[in-house]
Amino acid sequence: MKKCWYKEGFVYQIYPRSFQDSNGDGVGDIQGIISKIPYLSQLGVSIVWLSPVYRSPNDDNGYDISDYRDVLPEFGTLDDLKTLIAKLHEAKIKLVMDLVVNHTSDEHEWFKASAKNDPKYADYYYWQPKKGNWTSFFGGDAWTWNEERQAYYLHLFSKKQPDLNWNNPAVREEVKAICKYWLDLGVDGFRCDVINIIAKADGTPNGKFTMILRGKEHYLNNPKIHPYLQALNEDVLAKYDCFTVGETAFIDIPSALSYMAGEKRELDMLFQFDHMNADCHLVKWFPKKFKPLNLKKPLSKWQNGLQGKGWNTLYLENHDQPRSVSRFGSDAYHKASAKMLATMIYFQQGTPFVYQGQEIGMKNANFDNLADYQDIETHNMYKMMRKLLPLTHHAMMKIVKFASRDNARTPMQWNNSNQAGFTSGTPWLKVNPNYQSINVADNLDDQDSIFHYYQKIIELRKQHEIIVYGNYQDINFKNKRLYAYKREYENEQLLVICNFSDKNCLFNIDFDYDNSELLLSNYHEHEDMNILKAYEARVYWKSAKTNKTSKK
Ligand code: ISL
Ligand code: CA
Repeated sequence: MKKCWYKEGFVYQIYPRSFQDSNGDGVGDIQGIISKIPYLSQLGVSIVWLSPVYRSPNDDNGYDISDYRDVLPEFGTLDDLKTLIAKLHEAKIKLVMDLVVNHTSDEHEWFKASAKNDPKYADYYYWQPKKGNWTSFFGGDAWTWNEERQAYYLHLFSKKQPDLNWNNPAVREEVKAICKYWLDLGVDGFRCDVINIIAKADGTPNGKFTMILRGKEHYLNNPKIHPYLQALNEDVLAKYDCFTVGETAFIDIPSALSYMAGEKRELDMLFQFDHMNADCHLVKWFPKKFKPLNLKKPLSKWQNGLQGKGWNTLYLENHDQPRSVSRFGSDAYHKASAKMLATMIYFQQGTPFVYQGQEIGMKNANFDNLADYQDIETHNMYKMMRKLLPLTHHAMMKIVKFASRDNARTPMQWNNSNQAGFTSGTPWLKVNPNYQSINVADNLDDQDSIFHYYQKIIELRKQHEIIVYGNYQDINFKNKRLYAYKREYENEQLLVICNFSDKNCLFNIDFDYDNSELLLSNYHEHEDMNILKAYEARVYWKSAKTNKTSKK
């Protein structure tokens, strides 16, 4: 297995709108991020993934880009961004930018020219005289009429996010030039937004009937994508010391390997979503009761499936997902369960990603009023599910509270002062009222906090290659409350045991405890070695040295 920095790193995702506001307008910004670099260093992360800061009319909070080479004035200037890159690098932190090239904004110059039928841009997007039947990720039709061009255009997300026609070589050259532009400015890689849907079948034929994403058989992992990504690599990315992580919706292991294990380089790693369905049917808008086994099954499937062939990403949260402690942890055991979840995920094989606020155990927004939610997907799904199913307002609000992307987007909780220290003005999205008890300042003061536990995990990953590169093996897989696995690497062994319940849990796992060290645990006292307390997690480490002595 090839060793490299992006496998050994720990990534921190910043959602710029909600991280830190520096000028009181209620919107987080680049200067705000710069002011928090010491915080990132203290946590110990080595890579930042920055969600989009490009020019955008903000229909989808920056995932609708109108200029790929400039910064949205709300966030600052291009000079601010250059300063951010330089200061992160001074602090030995790399920067990965979001590359959103499945679609642009409808306010991008390309789309405006395309709508006018300007010959240079006419084929930059998908146009057709008749309405197709594909449906959008955000609910509703994916084809919308354009008056100017007198044709329908494709948008797999909002109406203001027209899909780029990747089958047009000129579009692919534009994307190469954008990547080159940012790499020359010093960025260290890209998180490639919905990358496995960029190639569409010729003629964008109508899709067969399904409830979710009609038309998807014509673009999910379409084989044409492989030469496109290979060329992007060969012509641009491979010339820099950078990496890519693809966001790949609805992906299985064989398709994942088709991007990672071929002869030519395509994606270095990718985000799969199977474990995000541990508490829902197919998509989070159809909730079901969380069962630990439904988290364990997909995670272990991916660990085993990519072992030696590809490379995993390890994550529980991002800007599109509800908070993990609210989904898989416990309110009553907030601290213990947040730490247990971190142990469970970050001792697996792959590159870890932590989403802002996760390291202090931030929870779901839980707003009662629909008007307090800002997210376009939330409002679209609310309308659609009320109309089609149909659900009552009350029933729908329960689902919104569970599934809304704004659960992850409430402002970062820095301290217990007004607006949690996020802004001196009025925040663009309400602060979670629990900031009095969940915030960074308190976490930093408390040696036993979730923050300090994350800090320890990050430090341990730097010290022990086994955590990064070791093989993965499930233990007691069928146990419904326990998630346990072993890692092995060059004569060393790790044992990770996590209790997913609020009850004591007896475990009986064969391991050389006598010659091992308890590397980490979220409980200080262990009266009975064989019993895990509520949401307890333990990591045992048997070093190569003790291994040799015990063999004598
Ligand atoms: O967020 C989702 C469900 O709530 C996903 O379906 C999500 O839309 C999908 O994973 C694609 O996400 C990415 O592209 C979108 C953007 O809105 C998301 O924020 C981004 O992560 C369109 O660019
Ligand atoms: Ca601001």
